[in-house]
Amino acid sequence: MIDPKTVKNKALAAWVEKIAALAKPEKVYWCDGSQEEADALFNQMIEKGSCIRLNQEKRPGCYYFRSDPRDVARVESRTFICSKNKADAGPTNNWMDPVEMKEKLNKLFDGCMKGRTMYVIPFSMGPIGGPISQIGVEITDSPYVVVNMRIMARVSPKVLDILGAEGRFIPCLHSVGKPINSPEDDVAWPCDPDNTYITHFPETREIISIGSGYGGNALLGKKCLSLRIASVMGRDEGWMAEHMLILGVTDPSGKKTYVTGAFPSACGKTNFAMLIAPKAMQEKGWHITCVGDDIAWIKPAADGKLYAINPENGFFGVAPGTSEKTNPNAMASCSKNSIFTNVALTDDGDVWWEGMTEEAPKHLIDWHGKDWSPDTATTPAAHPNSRFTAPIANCPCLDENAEKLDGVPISAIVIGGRRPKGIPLVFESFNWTHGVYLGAMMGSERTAAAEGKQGELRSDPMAMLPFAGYNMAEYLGHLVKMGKNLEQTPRFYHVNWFRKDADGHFMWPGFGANARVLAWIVRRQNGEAKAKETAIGSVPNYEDLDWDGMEFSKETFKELMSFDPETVAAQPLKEELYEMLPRSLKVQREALLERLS
Ligand code: SAT
Ligand code: MN
Repeated sequence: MIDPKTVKNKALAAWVEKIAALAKPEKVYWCDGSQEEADALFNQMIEKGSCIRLNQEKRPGCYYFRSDPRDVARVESRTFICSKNKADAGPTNNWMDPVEMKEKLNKLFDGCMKGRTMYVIPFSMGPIGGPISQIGVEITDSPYVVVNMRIMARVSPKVLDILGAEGRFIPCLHSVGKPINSPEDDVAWPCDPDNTYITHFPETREIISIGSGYGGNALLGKKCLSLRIASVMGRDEGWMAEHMLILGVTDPSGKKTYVTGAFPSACGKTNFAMLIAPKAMQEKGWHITCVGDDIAWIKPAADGKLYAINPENGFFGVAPGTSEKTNPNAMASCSKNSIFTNVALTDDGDVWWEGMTEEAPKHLIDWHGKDWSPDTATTPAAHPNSRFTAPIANCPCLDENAEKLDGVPISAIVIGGRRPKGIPLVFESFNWTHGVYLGAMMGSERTAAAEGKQGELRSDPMAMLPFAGYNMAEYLGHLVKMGKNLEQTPRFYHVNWFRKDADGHFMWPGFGANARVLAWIVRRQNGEAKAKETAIGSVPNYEDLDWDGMEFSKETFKELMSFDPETVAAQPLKEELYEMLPRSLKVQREALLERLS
C-alpha cells in the first residue's frame, strides 16, 4: 500500500479526495502494484466467492473469474466521445455534450461506491519514465480491475515519483456502479448494464466509466487511454496511437526488421504477434519476436523514421481458439501468474476453452457456473469472448527491445480483416497515401469482441472504428500527414488470412504459414523480393514466396491471389464519412476505379 500522506502531487490528491467525497466508499486504498497486495486481494475475492484459485501445481499464481452474463464485451453503443463540439467526435462516434454528460455521471457517481473500497492505481503506459510513455491514475471500486491492471500496465509507486508535485496524469475514473446498500447487492460480479457509460473527454483528457467490469470497459489504461485519448494527443502532438501489434523479424542474414499490424478485435492479432516460423524457415535463420499484441504508440524520430512502443505490459487475449497448435507462445504466456475470465473450469481445477484441445473434457463447469458435458451441450463451455490476462514477461518469444524507451524502428505496416470473398492473400501499397487509403477501406466480419450480429461485414478503418477519440475522417487525414515529414515511409501490406472457397473452406492454412507472407514483406522492404504490379497494388508471384516444407499448388495460389473488382471497388464507409475524407484519399479511390476499368 502507498501511504497517501507521501503523495506529493497536489492535483492527484485533490482529485482523489473529490471523488471519495462524491462516491462515498467505505475506505480508500492506494495500490502499490506489489505481489503481496495482489495476493491479499485474490484472497479477499476468493473468500467472497467472486474468484477461484486454480490448481496451483498446474497453473501457479493463476485465478479464475466468471462475469455477469450481461457484462462480457465492450459496449460500443454506450461508449461516448464528449468533445465540446459534436463535429469533433465525427460521424462514427457516439457524442454527448461534456457538461451534460458530466451532470449525468455526477448523479450516477453520487454514493456509487457505498460499502466498497475505492482503489487508487497509479500506472504508466509504456516503460516508467520513457519519453513516449504516459502516466495515468485509475480510481476503481473493483478489485478485479486492480489485479488485471497490475498485469496490463506498470503499476508502481515509482510512477508517483516520476509524476512529482506538478506532473500531469490522465485521470481514469471507474466504478461498477453498484453500491452495497443491502447484503443482496454484494454479488460476485457487480455491474449495471442499464446505466453503463464509457466516456471520454478529449479536451481535458479525462476518462469516466461506470456500470461495467469487463476488460475494455474497465481497464481504462487500455482502449480508453492508450487509443481514444492517446489518438487525440497524437493528433495534437504529431504522433500516432494505433490498434496495432508490433513484431520483429530476424532474417537469415541476422538483420532485424520491425513490423506493425492493424486488425480488428478477435481477428488473430495475438496469434500473428507471436507467430512461429515453419521449421524449414527457422532452419534458414528466420525468427519472429513479439513486442506487443494490441496497441502501438508510434512517433517519428530525428532520423526521419517511425519508432513504436507497446504501451501495455500484458496480453488481454481471446481464449477460444488458442492452443498449443495455434499459439504455443500464448499458451506459455498464460501458464502462470495469469487471470482467466469466462473460460470453463475442469474437474482438476484447471481451465479449458473451445479449441484448446481437439476433444473437450468429459465434464466441465461452464462460464455460467453450470455442469457441462460435450455429449449434451448446446452452448459453448467458454464464452466466445472469454479472456486470459497474462504478463508479457511470460512470453517466450518476447523481443529483446520490447522495453526500449525510444521504441523500435518500423519498416512495414500490415493491415487486414476477415474477408471471406474477393480479397487476395496479400498486396502491397504503392505509397504511404495509398496505404492509408487501404486502411480507410478496411472491413471485417463482425466478431464476439463487440456486441452486435456476428458474421456481418462491417467497415473498420485501420481497425480503429471503436477506438478513434475524434472524427474518423480527421484521424485518417492525420495519418496521411504523418507520412509527409518522414524520410522513410513504411509501405502498407493488406493481408487476408480468411478467404474461403466455394465450399466455405478456408483457402489458406494461416498460423505458421503466415510467416511466409511476412518474410516476403520483410524482403520487399529490404529490397530483396520481387513483385508484380496490379490494379490494386503489388503482389508476389508464386516464386516470390518461400514454399520450403509446404505443399501449395500454383493453381490454388493463383485463385487465392485473384481479386474481385467489385469487392475491391466497394466503398464500405458511411457516405457522410466518405464525404469528409481528405481530398488525397478520394483521389486514391478515383485512381483505383480508373485502374480497374
Ligand atoms: O475488450 S478489449 O477492448 O479489452 C479487447 C478488444 O476488444 O480488442
Ligand atoms: Mn484490440
